[in-house]
Amino acid sequence: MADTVVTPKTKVKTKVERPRLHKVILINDDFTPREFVVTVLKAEFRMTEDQAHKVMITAHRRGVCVVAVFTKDVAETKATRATDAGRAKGYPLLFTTEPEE
Ligand code: TYC
Repeated sequence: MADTVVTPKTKVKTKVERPRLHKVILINDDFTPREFVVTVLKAEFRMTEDQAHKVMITAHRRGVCVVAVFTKDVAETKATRATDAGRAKGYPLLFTTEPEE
């Protein structure tokens, strides 16, 4: 029995999955000036004036607009920074995050 070869019955299969991406969502409010929302979008999300204006007006009309998707950490950091930029001026501007389906 000293030379018995034992073959393992279970195989270990390593599965690599991409990290789930998270959406940054812009929420409309009645107080933050439109141009300030555009300025924050340009600064924090590297958008052009045109892109930023489209996102701002979509949130203004529909209540919310997806700004962009990032890894969880980056999405949360950007949402916090953008929300803080509004708060620093006394505006209720709000960016939230949620995982993509
Ligand atoms: N609704 C704001 C206004 O009329 C502008 C605005 C747009 C504010 C989008 C927030 O996410 C927002 N001044």
